[in-house]
This record gives sequence, structure tokens and C-alpha cells, in this order.
Amino acid sequence: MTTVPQVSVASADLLAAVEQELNAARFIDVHTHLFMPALRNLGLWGIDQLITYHYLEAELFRSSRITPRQYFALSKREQADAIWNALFVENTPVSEAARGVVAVLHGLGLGTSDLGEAREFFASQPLDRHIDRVFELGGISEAVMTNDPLDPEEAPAWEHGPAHDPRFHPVLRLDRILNRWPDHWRALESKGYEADERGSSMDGVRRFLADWVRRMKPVYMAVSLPDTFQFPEDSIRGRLLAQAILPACREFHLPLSLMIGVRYQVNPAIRLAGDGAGKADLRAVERLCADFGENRYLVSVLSRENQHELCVYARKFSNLMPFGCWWFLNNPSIVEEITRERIEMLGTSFIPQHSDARVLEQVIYKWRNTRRTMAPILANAYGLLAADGRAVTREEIRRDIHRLFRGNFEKWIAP
Ligand code: HDL
Ligand code: ZN
Repeated sequence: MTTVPQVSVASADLLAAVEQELNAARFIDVHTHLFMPALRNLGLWGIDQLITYHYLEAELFRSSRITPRQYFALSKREQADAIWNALFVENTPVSEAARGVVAVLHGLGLGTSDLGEAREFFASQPLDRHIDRVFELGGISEAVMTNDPLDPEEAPAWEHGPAHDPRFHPVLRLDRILNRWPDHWRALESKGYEADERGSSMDGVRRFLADWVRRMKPVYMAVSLPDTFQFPEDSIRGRLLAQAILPACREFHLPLSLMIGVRYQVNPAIRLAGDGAGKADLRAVERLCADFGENRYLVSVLSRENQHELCVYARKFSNLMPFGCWWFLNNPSIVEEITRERIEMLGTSFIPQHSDARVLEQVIYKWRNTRRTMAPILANAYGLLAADGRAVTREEIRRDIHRLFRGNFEKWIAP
């Protein structure tokens, strides 16, 4: 069979070629807070949810005299009105999160200064078809969820066996177990799983995890961890990780996602917006990868100062997959630095981004931004390669983008 010779892309054409291949590709969004509709509509969508995103709530309190107490006493619509006025009318929406709302409205073909028109549009959208349109505009085929088996609102929805939705993948989220055991062990005990305050018995936790893996069929297990996270550690969390979570991940061939570096509720008055960021001691990641080498890890760290170390550890441990530019890092100026050092140190063996979307339509702007930031970075990498003697073909660009935004994840979660 004659193979069509692959044509190298001229350096002057690299940026356009990369942009076209990024736009043509459909990504997997490996970490979001979106929900499939079958989960009793836990998912957030529409303009008032977009405007009251906790990123924008934090910005409101810097640009308005309204206090958190006054704000949280308002209705969702009144909250949106307050944020719209402060950040989109009285000031220019140039922050990443504010410009994102503008990009969503523009992407949906709506005016970007007419809140009333936007509300009428979203009120008229049938959700299921709207999801398909939004995913298409975001250039994603699937979104990975965050599912909490101890959330009193979500858990019952799973116990009714919601139908599988190919657009969404479940994840078993473990924060209540690993970070707040004293507050939640009784929930396990009340459901018939052996548990006590000291976390001395692991059998009950293992049975709980096994039951939820079988019920939820997650693609990985996940936990966010404080900047103070240590491992190994003589603590309930240390024991639960080593004796329950990691063995369960091995038993069900699931990766464990560790999102490390949160300073929880540094300002509780602003609720979900009240978390901060801190530099973590990544020797914990080193010990997990080294001492539990049969486990596979997805790791994202919240401190910009931890990014280079994470790349070094990824070079040491092939069971470590760095992913995303998480939360306060998901800004083009920082994404560029992180992604360039990952390409320099890891080639295409990492997962560049996730959206962390909490509101459905955010995938439109978060992935638009990723493509816009990624294109010159990849084109620059190929340009340097050409200058050093090796041009790339269109097919190689397509293959690399597939690996970065689909293949690495698909390989990681394959049983
Ligand atoms: O713990 C997490 O998954 C974080 O992403 C938090 O949800 C955080 O509040 C967030 O929304 N980041 O974007
Ligand atoms: Zn998240």
C-alpha cells in the first residue's frame, strides 16, 4: 500500500497549523464540577449562575461596598445583578473570570452588555440539547465530574442508579473521608460500614469504597489536600490513604488524583470563594510514587512555586501524571510559564489543562482560553525543533494534540 508522503509544515505556517489542529480536536475535560442531568439537575448553568461564580463573588467584594453578609442575604438573581453592575457596568470586565462571562455570551451569539436578553435566552434552552451545543462550542467531547458519595444531596441520586451519560464521567471524591474524618465517620457507620472516630478499622472504609466504585463506576478517585499535606504521616489521613484508598485504587485499577496546596477558608465570610493557596511539600508526592509504585497518580498543585518540582518528580516517576493549571493558576500569564516548562521537561507526556468548570457554559471560555494560550506555545516548540534540524508534519501536530488532550488521560484511566 503506498503511503502518502507526509509534508513538513513550513516554520512560517506552524502557528496557523497548530491553531487549526487545536480547533479541530475534541478534548476530554479531565476535572470539572459539572453534573450529568440524570443526577437530579445538581448541575449549574445559565447566566445568573455564570455571574455568581465564586471567582466573581471574590472580585465583587473588591469593587463594591456590599458586605458578604448583605450579599449572601440576596436572591441568586439579586446577587447576579450586584455583580453585573459592579464588574460589568461600573467597571470593565478585564479579569479572567469576568471576561469569561463576556466570551460565553459572545460564543452563544448574544449581546455582551444586555443581561435581560441573556436571561431570556437561557430561560428558553432545553438543557440536554444546550449541553450538546455548549460542549461543541467548548470543543470538548466529555467532561469528568466530581462526585461526593457523602454529599447528602448527591448520594441519593446515585442510589437510584442514574443512567450512564457518555458525555460525563464520574469520579469518586474523597475529601470528606480523608480531610474531615471526625465529621463524617458516623455517616459510614450509619450505613452499616464499620467505622470509629480514630479510623482504626479500615475494613469498613474498604467496603464503602468498593460499594461506591461498583455503583458509580468512576474513572478515578480524587481528593484535594491542604498545603500542609504530609505523607507518610501518623494520622487518620495517612492511615486511610495507605491502608484503604491506595489499596482500593489498585483493586479497581483506578488512578488517584491529588490536588495539593489549598489553604481552606482563609476568609470564611465569603464562603466558597474563601479558600487560598499555599506552597506544599512535594516530598509527599515523592513518597507516594516511590513507596506505592503500583498506583497511578494524577497530580495538580495549586502553588506556582511547586510547578517546577512537579515536573522534576514527573521525570523521576512514570506513574505520576501532572495535569492542569489549577484554580488560581488558570490565567494565561501563568499557564504559559507552566506549559512551556512541562514541554521542555516532559515533552507531550502530560495533561496540559482541565477547566474546573462549575457552571456548564464556562467550558466555552475556559477551553477557548486554553487553545489561545496553547497555540503559540506548541508552535514555538515546533519552531525550535525545525531550527535545530527537524521539521514536523501536520499529522504529527495532530497526533501530539491528541496525546496531550485525550490520549494521556485515556491511557491513564484504562483498566
Ligand atoms: O477542590 C477542587 O476541586 C477545587 O477545584 C475547588 O472546587 C475550587 O473551589 C474551584 O472551584 N476551583 O476552580
Ligand atoms: Zn475542582
